[in-house]
Amino acid sequence: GNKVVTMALSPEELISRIVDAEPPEIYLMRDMKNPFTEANVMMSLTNLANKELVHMISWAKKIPGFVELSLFDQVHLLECCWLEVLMLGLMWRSVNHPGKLIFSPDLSLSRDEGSCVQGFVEIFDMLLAATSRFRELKLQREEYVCLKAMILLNSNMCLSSSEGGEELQSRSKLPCLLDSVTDALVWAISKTGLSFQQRSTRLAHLLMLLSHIRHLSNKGMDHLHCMNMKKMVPLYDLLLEMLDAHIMHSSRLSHSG
Ligand code: AOE
Repeated sequence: GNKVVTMALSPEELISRIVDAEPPEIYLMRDMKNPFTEANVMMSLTNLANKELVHMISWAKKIPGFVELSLFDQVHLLECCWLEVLMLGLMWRSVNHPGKLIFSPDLSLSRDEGSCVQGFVEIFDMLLAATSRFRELKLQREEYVCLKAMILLNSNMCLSSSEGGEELQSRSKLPCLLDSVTDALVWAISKTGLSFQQRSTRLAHLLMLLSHIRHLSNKGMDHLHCMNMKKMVPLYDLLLEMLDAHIMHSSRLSHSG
């Protein structure tokens, strides 16, 4: 089973599997003559996100051990983390372009261009700030792919009361998987030639950014929900249902505490 698959992988092998799982760059084929209006920008962003989500599912399935989890856990993890994963990807694409967010090679927005969408500037600034932090830290590709896998595997701590033996078995694999990705991240950091002390500090800095990304995702989710109320976002029916599922789960989580 799963233990055989992941335990047998060295950190180096695990990273190369996670690197191979990386989704492709998405081009929007956006008409450059289209002005940046709220409706145009939101249409393009929604279009982009929908394409990225299809690739995200394939990406997750290529993370060693993920498909050995129960289907229930796989769906829950993706449901909880999809916007965080999109946002970290956005930060990685934008890391060498200060002041800009590179949504796709043919859709990059400056802060001023982002201000055409109501409520976007606040989130835009937080995305830019986190991106600057990654730039200061000189985030490496191998570190980036590990952080993204950690977001997926760490996204849901919720225990369902209706779980049977199979569910418990699947759930017990998760900490194990997370540990193997942590080892891979530690290995990636150790390649940077830092002292022991500096490596620990770097690990802490990278992991602390994940709490900012979770916060950003919550803010982005609120924003999306507001926009949807205004009928600005052309969400596909199925995806709208899925977004509602996300809101349902997060309210269930906040009521259980
Ligand atoms: C960030 C990164 C990126 O690559 C694309 C986008 C596009 C939209 C942006 C967002 C972003 C950054 C934050 C923004 C947001 C628009 C407003 C917000 C700027 O402030 C996101 C567009 C999202 C479209 C919604 C699609 C609904 C998807 C539901 C998915 C779901 O619930 N499930 C279960 C599917 C999970 C599959 C993996």
